[in-house]
Amino acid sequence: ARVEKMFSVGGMHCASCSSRIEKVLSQLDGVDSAQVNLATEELRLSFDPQQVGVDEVVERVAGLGFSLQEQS
Ligand code: 9UX
Repeated sequence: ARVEKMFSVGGMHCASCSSRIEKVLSQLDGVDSAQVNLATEELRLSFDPQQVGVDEVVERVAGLGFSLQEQS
């Protein structure tokens, strides 16, 4: 089943930052779409939690130098 979650993104300073995050996440198996809004510092992620976990997503983005926090 597909789910959609919103995350707060820390550490972005330009549009290339948001593009990098979108590119890396969209290449992960199980991710349907990753849309980053630079202005609001938010990520909207649509994914299949049976194929990819939030922990893996957070780790990948941390590897790029950005932090993610799942919104409630
Ligand atoms: Mo822009 Mo982001 O020069 O890591 S790519 S600040």
